[in-house]
Amino acid sequence: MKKILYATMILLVFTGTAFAQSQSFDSWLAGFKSKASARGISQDTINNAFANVSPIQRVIELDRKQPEGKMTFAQYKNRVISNDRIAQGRRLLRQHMPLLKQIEAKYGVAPQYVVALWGIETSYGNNTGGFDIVPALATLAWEGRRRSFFEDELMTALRILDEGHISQSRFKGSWAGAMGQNQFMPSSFMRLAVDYNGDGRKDIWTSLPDVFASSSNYLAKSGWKSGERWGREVNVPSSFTPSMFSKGVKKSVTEWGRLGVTSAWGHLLPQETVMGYLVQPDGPTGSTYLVYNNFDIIKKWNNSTYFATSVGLIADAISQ
Ligand SMILES: [Ca+2]
Repeated sequence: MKKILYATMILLVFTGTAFAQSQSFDSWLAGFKSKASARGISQDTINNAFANVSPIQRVIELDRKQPEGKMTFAQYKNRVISNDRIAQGRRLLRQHMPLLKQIEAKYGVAPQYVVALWGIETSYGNNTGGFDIVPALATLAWEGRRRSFFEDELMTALRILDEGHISQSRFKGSWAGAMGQNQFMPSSFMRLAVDYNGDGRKDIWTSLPDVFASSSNYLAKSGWKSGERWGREVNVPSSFTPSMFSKGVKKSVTEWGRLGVTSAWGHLLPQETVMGYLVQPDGPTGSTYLVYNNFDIIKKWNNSTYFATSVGLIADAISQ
């Protein structure tokens, strides 16, 4: 018994590291192509998608880059919530309001959140990433650090091409495979993208109705509560202990108000039954937020407190 376990361990170590690094790109690609064929991807799509594909050195560099020292939320916020982004967001929110209102009626997500996500992900479609999706994902799958994840995403990317949602030449995104104006990974695209303008294609690259409806559908399917906000900045009494700032400590807005929490400007909180918890992204020296269900839903889009708080703040700022 012990012997078998030991042998299994060696096998795991071997397949987990040595194999991934020793296989040539061409040999990995040949194997992947036959898997794609077996999964029902058409031969034309496979041939076109992988014509002249080779690993992208820049993608490997970006994947191996050590994360920089952690930014504070105050620094992140300054970078992400620029005056320019707010001004542009206000203008675009007004410009697209009729369409956004229609989409809100169907999915229940208020327009300012859809525009805030659009702004933070790609500066309102201006920075969608210039990497070709197929070679970028093929590079990451072959490199092997997260092979099965990226092989699945690549397989789904082929299916997106096969279904004709986008042409090969416009099939672009970030180095890690996030696509279009709202930066969906292929798997999110397959589950949640929407053909809102009814032309038969889910086009999150060039069709704003599809972009807005896809983002709204993502949030709606993740549990968005229609008619609720994300949270708000607050002031808390200095007597609050660190244990009060925890997702496990949820109270109604009314109850937080009774405990002495006020708005960031010192006003009384409204009487509301909506439940929330306190977040201090920079600890006791920074700003404090009372956040609700929809804050957790934004984190399902990107599991980062900095990100979710910034989306909420942008949404508030552009709707004023
Ligand atoms: Ca469409």
